[in-house]
Formats: sequence, structure tokens, C-alpha cells
Amino acid sequence: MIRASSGASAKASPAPRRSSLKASPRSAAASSTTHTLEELQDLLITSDMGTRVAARVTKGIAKGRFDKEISGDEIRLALAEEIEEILKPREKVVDFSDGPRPRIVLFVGVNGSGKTTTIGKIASKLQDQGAKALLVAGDTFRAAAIEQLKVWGERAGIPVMSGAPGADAAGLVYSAVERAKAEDLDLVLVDTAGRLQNKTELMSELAKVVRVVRKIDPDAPHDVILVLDATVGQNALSQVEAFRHTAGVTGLVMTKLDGTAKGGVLVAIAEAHDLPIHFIGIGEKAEDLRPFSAEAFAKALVGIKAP
Ligand SMILES: Nc1nc2c(ncn2[C@@H]2O[C@H](COP(=O)(O)OP(=O)(O)OP(=O)(O)O)[C@@H](O)[C@H]2O)c(=O)[nH]1
Ligand SMILES: [Mg+2]
Repeated sequence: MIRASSGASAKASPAPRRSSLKASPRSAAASSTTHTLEELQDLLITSDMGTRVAARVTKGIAKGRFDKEISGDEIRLALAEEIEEILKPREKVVDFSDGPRPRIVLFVGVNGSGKTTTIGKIASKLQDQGAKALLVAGDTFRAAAIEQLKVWGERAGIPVMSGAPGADAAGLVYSAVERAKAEDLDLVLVDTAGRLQNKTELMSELAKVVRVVRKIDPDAPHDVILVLDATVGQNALSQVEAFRHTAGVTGLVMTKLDGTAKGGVLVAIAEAHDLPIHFIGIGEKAEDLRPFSAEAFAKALVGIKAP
């Protein structure tokens, strides 16, 4: 339990530092609650949630609780609930082996965000499900990128289609979709080259890939998955905006949540964008991909350990 020192008056208590917590505490217990809330708000800001969203969720639980003495754990739980409420509508597990045939899934994102690794992890799961899939090495610039995807493909027993290094990515993807139709495949997972969201030329190239795929199937690509690296912090917000605009992103994956980064920016993204969050990456191995859980994510953000 959080206990305020005896005799501490509301007047003597330290003034709340942030505007969201300015409701003046009316008791000593309330003052310690305020203090805990401030600490948690700081924690959320360092989780990359951003000051505005952190202030809003903290304010949400501050309301009506200032008269009671509540424990730090209770505050954490209330805060986790507040965050879960924002994230819950975005929780959407996806089964890529299901749906339209062939289902065309494009993976996009900035350099090094984890696109190829995420495709590899998904490919490993597909093997278990017995789906007939094709991986496409749409990152035609780097021979190493093609090799990296081939390693994952071999491991999962799924063929990998690639062009000559430097070949036109849109052309390769077009051929891949034609092949998938001809061979009656369930699924085509397309890897794309990493590109910074502010590089206009590279972004137009991605738009071209989407346009060309639509020529074969107006509903394709059926999924455009933006892979976000948790360690980039608030920059993820502008990545969502730019890739959504250029490539019509339909869903998100956040990687590298096994490190120190907590990925709080997902809460800010969930508030601003009606986009499902499908998976989180928690390591480099095939099994290190988890369906996104709003509850587990919210609890981890405020420091509640999983049971
Ligand atoms: N710790 C950790 N590392 C990851 C995770 N996902 C990917 N990585 C690592 O991050 C690095 C980049 O991953 P890639 O899959 O190559 O990223 P990419 O988006 O394909 O990169 P480019 O093709 O260069 O744009 C690799 O070393 C991966 O092993 C994750 O969830 N956790
Ligand atoms: Mg890659």
C-alpha cells in the first residue's frame, strides 16, 4: 500500500508536475496517489507513448480516485485497463492461410524493421498449417536480402521466387501473382526493400508495386503489412502515416519487443489509426512471433509481469 506520511497536508504536498494532474489532491492519501500517477506517467512517456497520450490515459484514471488511498498495484492495474481499452479494438489475429486465393500479402517498412524475419516466422507457421505458399524476394536491390529470404524459405519448405539482382520489383511481383494463380496456391508473401518514409522516389516505387498487382486482381494486395521496429520510438507514427498513404497499409506488426523498447507508440498509433495490430516480434527465431494481445501488451507497458 502507498502510505502518505502522517500529518502531510494537501497544501504541503508537491505540486503535480503535469497539467493533467492538476486536480488538487484533497487528502494525504490522494497526494501519494498523485505521486504514483506521476511516476507512472513518466514511465509511459519513456515507453514512447508520447506526452499527450500518456497524460490522457493517466488523467482517465486520476478522475474520481483522489480521495481514496489506493496501492501502486491498483493504480497500475487501472492504468493497464485504460490502455487496454484503446488497444482492444486493434487486436486482430490473422490467419494468412485462410481467405481469398491466392491471398497476396505485401510486407512493407523502413530499413531493418524486421520485414524479412517476420515473413520467415510466418512461413514457418504456414508449414505447420499445410498451406501452399510462395515467398517473393521483392527486395531486388541486395543479393543478401534474396539469400536471407531463401534461408527462411528452405527452412519452412516453401519455394522462394526471386529475380536477378536489380530487377524491377513490380515486374517480379506481377509474375509471382500469375504463377500463384497458375499453380493454384493459397498464399503469396511478398518481401519488399526497406525504404525510409520520406524518400519520395522509393515510396513511389512501392506505390508502383501495388498498382501493378491490382492489374491482375483489383482486390490485391489483400493485406499490406507495415512492420514497425519498436526501437524507433515515436518515428513509428510518421511511418504509419506515410506507408498508409502510399501503399494502403491494412495491418501492423511490431518487432523487437524483446529488448528494452516497450513499444508504447502503439498506443498513440491505435488512437490515431483504425488499423489492426496482428503480431509482435520478440526475438530473431522462427517461434518468436506472437499474436498481438491488447491485455498482455497493456500490462507489460505499465510493468505488470505476466503470470
Ligand atoms: N531482437 C529481435 N531482433 C529482430 C526481431 N525481428 C527482426 N530482428 C532482427 O533485426 C534485424 C533486421 O531484420 P530484417 O528482417 O532483416 O529486417 P528487414 O526489415 O527485412 O530489413 P531490410 O530488408 O534491410 O529493410 C535482423 O538482425 C533480425 O534478426 C525481433 O523481434 N527481435
Ligand atoms: Mg529484408
